[in-house]
Amino acid sequence: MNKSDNEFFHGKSNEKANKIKALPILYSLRNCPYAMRARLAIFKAQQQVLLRDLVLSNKPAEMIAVSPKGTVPVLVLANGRVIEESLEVMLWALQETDPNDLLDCQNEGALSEMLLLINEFDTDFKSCLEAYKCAKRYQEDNVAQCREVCQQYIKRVEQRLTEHTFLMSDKESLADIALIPFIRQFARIERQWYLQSPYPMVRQWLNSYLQSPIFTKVMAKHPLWVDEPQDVLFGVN
Ligand SMILES: N[C@@H](CCC(=O)N[C@@H](CS)C(=O)NCC(=O)O)C(=O)O
Repeated sequence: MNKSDNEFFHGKSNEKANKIKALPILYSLRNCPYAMRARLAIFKAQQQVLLRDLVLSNKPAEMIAVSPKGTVPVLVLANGRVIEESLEVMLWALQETDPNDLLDCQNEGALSEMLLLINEFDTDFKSCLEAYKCAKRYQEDNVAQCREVCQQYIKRVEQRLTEHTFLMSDKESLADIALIPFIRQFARIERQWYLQSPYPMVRQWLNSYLQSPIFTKVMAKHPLWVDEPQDVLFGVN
């Protein structure tokens, strides 16, 4: 993204302004793991969207009007289609363009294995993660037990990363960017414990994402759209 594209789109030429107006709108929340993975996929797909950052305590009426369930991310396409699930947003972006072949699985079986893994982490691991977070905050007695449950999943990630560089193979895939925000959450709950935990491959894999320029861009802070209703160009042009 060049400097001029990174600014708000006021004062652009008509042609450019029209092009920008036709971009999808992404309602997002900076620290939400679901929104994070949607933004990661949009970047990896080299797509561009108009980003509207929000806080959950003040959701824009414009978003609720198109997506009453009120969760982020929400992507609104120029043709009016509304995509309300983060995985669907990722798939939309990568089906548009996939320069890194993140959806390219060797065969149908590998694709379903990948989607199954993502689904398992989105449901089972996510609920263990919530229990672990809650225990850390409110029930210190339960922390070790909740951490142990999460570790069943982390062990499997470690095992995969021992066998190959990324989750599915030596090539990065949708699974890596779908899971990374949740593993990041796990790593932040008990930082000191995590740093000494027997998961060196997980640490290496997570660090390589957290330290990548793309992650810095995905996590950049923008003014909240409700305070300042100016869309921010997000992604690669
Ligand atoms: N299944 C949804 C989950 C999205 C989700 O739960 N996002 C949270 C923020 S991290 C949210 O918007 N919660 C709404 C609220 O708490 O009001 C997805 O994958 O997009």
